[in-house]
Amino acid sequence: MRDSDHWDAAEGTPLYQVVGEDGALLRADDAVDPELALRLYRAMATVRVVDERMVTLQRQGRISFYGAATGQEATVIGTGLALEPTDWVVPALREGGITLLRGMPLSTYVDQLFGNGTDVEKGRQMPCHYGHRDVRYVTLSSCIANQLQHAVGIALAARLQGETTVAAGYMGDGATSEGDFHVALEFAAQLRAPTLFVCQNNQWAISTGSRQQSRARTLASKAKGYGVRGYRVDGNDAVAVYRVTQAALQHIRQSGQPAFIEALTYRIGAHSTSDDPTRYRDERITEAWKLRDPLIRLRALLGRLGAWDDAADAALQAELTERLKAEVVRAESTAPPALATLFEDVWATPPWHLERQRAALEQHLSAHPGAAENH
Ligand SMILES: Cc1ncc(C[n+]2csc(CCOP(=O)(O)OP(=O)(O)O)c2C)c(N)n1
Repeated sequence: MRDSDHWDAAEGTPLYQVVGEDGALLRADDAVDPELALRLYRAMATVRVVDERMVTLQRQGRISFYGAATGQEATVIGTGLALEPTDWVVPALREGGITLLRGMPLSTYVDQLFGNGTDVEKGRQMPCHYGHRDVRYVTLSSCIANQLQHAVGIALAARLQGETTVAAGYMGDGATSEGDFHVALEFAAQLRAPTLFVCQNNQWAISTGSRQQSRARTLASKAKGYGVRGYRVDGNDAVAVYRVTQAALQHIRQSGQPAFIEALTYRIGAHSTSDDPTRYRDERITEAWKLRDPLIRLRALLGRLGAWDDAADAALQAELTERLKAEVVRAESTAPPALATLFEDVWATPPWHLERQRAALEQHLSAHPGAAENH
């Protein structure tokens, strides 16, 4: 890709695209490796299947919360696949699919949602707040945008230790209105912290639409004010997202400067399972965006490349559904973390008042057998 394809130091950054909505390549002289398209598609299909199942489980009262990436899978997976395994991911709400892409077991993902006894976070986090050192995925901070400063800190530490590691800090469009966003960009630029800022512009911050969110012509242009290179990409075009992320990472590693990507997409579903978008938006627009589904587009490309067909798709869906079903059955029947874990992991030597509380709890449980089942 040419630099001028996707980034423009002057006003307005053009939207970079590779694949048209009919699955055809937009440039006659372009080519896409079928193997790359397949890897993207398989990972995106996994996110879709997992998200749909988990939203249903929440509706059935079996998990407490879920934030889906439906319609945004190309941005999640396109950026995730371009990162090196040694790069850190500092996510917002919708990037959980990157844990699976990076090899975190599906069982670990599902355990986190149930907060059961085999959850690596010991049931201490809300669902969707995955975190695992093995895949360099930092537990989501629920406060919008402050994870961006964590990403800058991680990136700076890596540079000071002489590593080529990049930290990718994710956000939604709403996060770009937070003070923390501006602080993060300023510090990343000034301190030359190798940070990749990824903004999934899904056009909604719960009920605040993007036109109410900012007067800036593009969110990528906000980066310009901090001397940070801003890229703008069709967030429903997985190949384009992958290529832009590669270009941004190359820029970061070569120049030592951060970069910002605005991926333009759309939040097809609710903000989370605690939300009802029919209360505040015209769902006819959502219906129009459903036709621009990133999975449909990539499937059309794969069909043109002769790399995929209906039978392969049905087999993949069946396999994913079965694997997930088995994990849900297992995770749901796994006991919650032992109550004693409430007192672990903060103090090397617990202080007297915690010891007293632990003893009081043990006494209470032995006096009232069965009380623990209701905790
Ligand atoms: C500092 C802060 N303010 C408000 C909230 C409540 N809140 C949770 S998600 C959200 C909207 C986020 O929108 P956006 O950044 O566009 O990301 P999206 O959820 O659309 O991916 C808000 C306001 C919060 N978590 N933290």
